[in-house]
Amino acid sequence: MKSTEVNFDGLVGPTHNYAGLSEGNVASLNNAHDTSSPKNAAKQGLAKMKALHDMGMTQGILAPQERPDMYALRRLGFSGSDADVLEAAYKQAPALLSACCSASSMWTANAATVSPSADTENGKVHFTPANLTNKFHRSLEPETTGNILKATFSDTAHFSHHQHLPDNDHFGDEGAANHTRLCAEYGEQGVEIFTFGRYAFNRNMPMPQKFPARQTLEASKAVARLHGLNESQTVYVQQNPDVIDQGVFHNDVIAVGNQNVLFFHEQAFLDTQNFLDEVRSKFGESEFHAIEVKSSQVSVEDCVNTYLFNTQIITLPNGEMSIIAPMHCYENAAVKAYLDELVTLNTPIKHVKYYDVNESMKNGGGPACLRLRVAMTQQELAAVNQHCLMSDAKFDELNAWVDKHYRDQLSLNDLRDPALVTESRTALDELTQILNLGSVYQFQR
Ligand code: SUG
Repeated sequence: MKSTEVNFDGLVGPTHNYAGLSEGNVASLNNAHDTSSPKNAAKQGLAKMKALHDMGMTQGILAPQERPDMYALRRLGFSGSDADVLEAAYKQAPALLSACCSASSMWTANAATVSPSADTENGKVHFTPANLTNKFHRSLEPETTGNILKATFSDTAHFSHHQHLPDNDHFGDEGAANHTRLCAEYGEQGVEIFTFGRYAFNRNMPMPQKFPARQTLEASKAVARLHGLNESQTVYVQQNPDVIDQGVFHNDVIAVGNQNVLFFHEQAFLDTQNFLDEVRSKFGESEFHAIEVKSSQVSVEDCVNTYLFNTQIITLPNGEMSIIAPMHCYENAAVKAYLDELVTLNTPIKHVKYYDVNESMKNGGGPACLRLRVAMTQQELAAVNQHCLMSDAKFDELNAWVDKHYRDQLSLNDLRDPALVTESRTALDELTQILNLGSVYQFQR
């Protein structure tokens, strides 16, 4: 049956800001406390979605979360009116205020792990929201993520939704950022690759020394069990701890796959040879392309600075593949030269297109971070909430919505402004009507 892979990009929320919240994420720390532009950020994201739509791709939209998270601040002991809560948090614990205002749900590669129906025992598409336990600001996301996913993929005849894994570091789960699916065609059974950073219950195994490994093997295995994946089509591989210590906080900063292509840096994995042998044997007879970039071609530092591997590899309607890259790749001579050559080689990747997603990049989120991939049959696609799919009219409607509700600039000092709570809720309330989501936010319930 014909299947399509749909990218569901996260809409950037009205509180997008730079708070330096992510230890191990070089860009987040380097840009801490800069003034952000929520309006530009949202528009850059919409422009990327529209560009893929214009290429003939089916493009989805995932709603952002409610921020500031007043419920989290109250749970942490701040009380009184919203203005009192924000002012007290700003004075007593500014880091908590920043965390509760983060628009980090925009990086929907971390929203969930998704297994297409061709891979699962019950023949449905499975979703497990990521618990994101490693960072406090991100750990606030999974419940609302689950609500948004259920409102977007509501038909229980086709879609199975699981609760996020236990909220504990042992089951640290970062969703699709540490998960890649390879397949001959999207509708055929594929090989699901889970990349983990450490073992939760065995401290004698390799692990990074400087920065945290966010994903555990135990979390990956739990997700595979929940989704009813076949062991013979599943691969677990450990990230190289040394590259985590160099700023590769998610595997999608150093590797990306699409259909029969795995594009990765030679330092991405521990024991690359065994890993590739296992992938090849599970992939089967079809042609498979392992595109390995050597350190002599592009250094790990350049990967982290340009997000060469946080590019999207998409299959265009004519069957050729294109890389969707951030402008940072265009501006770095070594990376640009590498990509110029890549499209001339004997691989399915024939095009590279560059987009400005700088507002997201400054927080360590490239094009691939901004999207959650969902491969679906035509029947499943017809069962998706159609209001969440990009069209020319939807693009105009969402841009007008951003113009109406988003600020041009936001500094950390602005986060204590109680007007931001009202602005954000008004915007999201209107968005739930545009995307026909029903009441997914706590303030609506
Ligand atoms: O979790 N940055 C996000 C970036 C996520 C990128 N996603 C993928 N690689 N798939 C993170 O580190 C920074 C927020 C701040 O510092 O204000 C942040 O959360």
